[in-house]
Amino acid sequence: MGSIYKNIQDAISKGEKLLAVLIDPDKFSIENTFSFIEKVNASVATHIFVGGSIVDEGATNYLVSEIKKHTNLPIVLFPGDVSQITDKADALLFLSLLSGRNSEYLIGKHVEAVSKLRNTNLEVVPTGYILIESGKETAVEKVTNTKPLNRENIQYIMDTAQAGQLLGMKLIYLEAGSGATTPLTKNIISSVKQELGIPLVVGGGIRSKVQLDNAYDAGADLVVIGTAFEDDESFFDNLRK
Ligand code: 1GP
Repeated sequence: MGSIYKNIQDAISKGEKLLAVLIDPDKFSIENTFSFIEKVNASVATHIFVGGSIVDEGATNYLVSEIKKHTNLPIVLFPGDVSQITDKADALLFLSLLSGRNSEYLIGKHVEAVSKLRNTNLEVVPTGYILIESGKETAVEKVTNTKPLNRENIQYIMDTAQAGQLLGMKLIYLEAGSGATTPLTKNIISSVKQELGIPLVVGGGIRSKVQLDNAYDAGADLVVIGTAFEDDESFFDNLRK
């Protein structure tokens, strides 16, 4: 496992909390790259994630190259599809949708990705991706044609995360879905964290500093925020270094 994953582990062992700003190439204007990344650099963000459910071919590659010109933060791909893999990034979350039962998103896309990955130096991080229902249908559900896990069935969510760990995954990503009305509860996060030996990523619907701190307090090691910055870049003001 390469350096980005190791840096995440090292940060966790020092009690640090990590924050990824998620940029969806489909929703981002490339002309805004410099000013947006300046704000990211001035904030407590530790990672930039790039990805989206539906992205034009080539858009990720171009966007990542532009972002790289303005930051030293690690750029991690969070792809909705194989077409979003680019060796311009530093690492790739190799996501397996453990909450769904669509074999394409459990293993199919991964086989397709291999020929692309052979020619890159991307650090590949096997990640168990678990979508939990958040009150409205999310883009992930539509694109993958799967159902999220019931947020009341905590034991099943815990078992799913544990199965991912037993399969050798290196991260668990608990997801309420982009733009979720309600973020994941502290109870869900802490229950999953309690049994997990690998880093826990949490995202979806986090729009305030209080919600961010709640996720950290419950045990999230790395929190991902996208929509809140898309909607209002002044959110960065609350997250200055
Ligand atoms: C989405 O978890 C990420 O996959 C971030 O969600 O856009 O709601 O912040 P938001």
